[in-house]
Amino acid sequence: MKTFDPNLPGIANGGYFALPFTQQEAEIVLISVPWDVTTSYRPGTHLGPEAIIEASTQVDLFNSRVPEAWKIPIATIEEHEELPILNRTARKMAERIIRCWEEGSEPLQSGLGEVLEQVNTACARMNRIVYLQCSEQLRLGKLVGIVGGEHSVPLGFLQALGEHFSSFGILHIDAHADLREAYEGFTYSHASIMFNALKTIPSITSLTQVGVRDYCSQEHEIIRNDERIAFFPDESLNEDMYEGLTWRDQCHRIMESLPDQVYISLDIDGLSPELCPHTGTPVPGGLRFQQVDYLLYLLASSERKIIGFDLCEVAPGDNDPWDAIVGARLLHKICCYSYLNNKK
Ligand SMILES: [Mn+2]
Repeated sequence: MKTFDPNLPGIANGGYFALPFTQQEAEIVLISVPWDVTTSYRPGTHLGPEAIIEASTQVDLFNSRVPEAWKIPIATIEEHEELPILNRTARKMAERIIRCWEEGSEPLQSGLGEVLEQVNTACARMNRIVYLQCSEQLRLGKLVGIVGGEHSVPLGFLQALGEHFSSFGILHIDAHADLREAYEGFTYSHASIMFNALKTIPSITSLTQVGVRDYCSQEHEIIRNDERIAFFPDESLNEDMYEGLTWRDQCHRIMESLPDQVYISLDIDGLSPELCPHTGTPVPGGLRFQQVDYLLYLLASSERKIIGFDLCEVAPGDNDPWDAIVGARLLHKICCYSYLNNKK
């Protein structure tokens, strides 16, 4: 720490933001989950954590809203050794299932039932690993952030939080509603994370979805009928803005739907695709970087408590670190604001 100079670029040390803090010293711990088994359109998000770590050495650890942001003790938990191999083998099997759907056939009728089961078992194992890693850190009193990977990865974390906190809500920023039941047969699909969270974790009392612009009629039905869900789709956010409502007013509306304890789930594709061109399932429209920044800052400054977060679906392009650059900067802002919020 004595030799650490926040005015210089970080010296890569394998951790986020090249910070010198040990796990013991840390108040925020970041856990990488390099996973893209169920990604339906194009894989690559398993490379997200590593690319973000690399890009994060270039992030200026200054934040005009957070005094001495560089001193925030953030540490990186080494990625779990089982995950890369499990991801690789399960992805190969999942590709057979996805191909089958794309060819217009049903995997179960095409003799792929056992393969599907193996994929689901691998995903359940990933959830268990994440659950155990997060539970341990919560017991130690740390604020935990997950870096994906596809958006299926925080389920184990949400389960751990559900045991730790009696009730909380989720602020979910995403282009998709992620409310599909077992999308393409995958119980733990990236497109099913919020369906699974609401169904299996009773402590989750509300889900506030922001920026959604790509969803199916089944999901629309769930959104209309489940009283826990507050829906702020991209279309109406923009419509309200055209008609004179400021982003500040909209942020307050969004926050009104959130309870006292809030988990932030940030799918990078909630932002405009110019900010995440290589993500798994990009969709036109979406939020600007500064809009998300401001919303998170307002939330952190409110009476509510941020109890954890994830950043998912960041995928680097070949020789193009842009997605990771955006992801690293967003991750630093979430860390800064969550820290500020927890210090109050
Ligand atoms: Mn998502």
